Amino acid sequence: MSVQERTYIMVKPDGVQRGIVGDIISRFEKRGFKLTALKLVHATPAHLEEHYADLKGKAFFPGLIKYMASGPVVAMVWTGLDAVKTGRVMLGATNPLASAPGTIRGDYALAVGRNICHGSDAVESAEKEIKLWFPEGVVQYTNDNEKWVF
Ligand code: RTP
Repeated sequence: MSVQERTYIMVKPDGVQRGIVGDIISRFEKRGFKLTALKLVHATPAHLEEHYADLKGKAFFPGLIKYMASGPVVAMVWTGLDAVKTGRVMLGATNPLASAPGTIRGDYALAVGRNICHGSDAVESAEKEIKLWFPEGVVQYTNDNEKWVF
């Protein structure tokens, strides 16, 4: 458990084009996480293949890369207590068929191939993904309210 744990959250091209970016940011803000990096980026297939390197060889891999390269994504780093695990809970199950209502996917998605958002699945993968998407580093700052909110 670390108050300073970081996770990499990404709004996928379908989330950007459907206008859900603001709601996703709002959910993380309201939950109590601190925004420490944010950018809109149209990623290259090579960059996405590196991000999804673990999935190379899966039947859906080429389609996944094509989908992810079809338009800009919103890349973000959120910092706070148990950011990785809580971030995954907020996203909901990978397949929207199983995503609980109240989660991002459970509220907005129907198909696993168009599931709106990505969230790191472990602290180590979060750090790897943050380096890949933000080689320039993230922003360091202190919120005044950090004395009474995580
Ligand atoms: P993500 O990395 O996007 O947060 O998703 P995840 O860890 O929950 O799931 P993972 O198994 O790593 O899959 C990554 C993304 O690949 C797409 N996918 N399509 N059967 C399929 O067509 C299929 N399975 C997975 C989804 O977009 C999933 O989020």
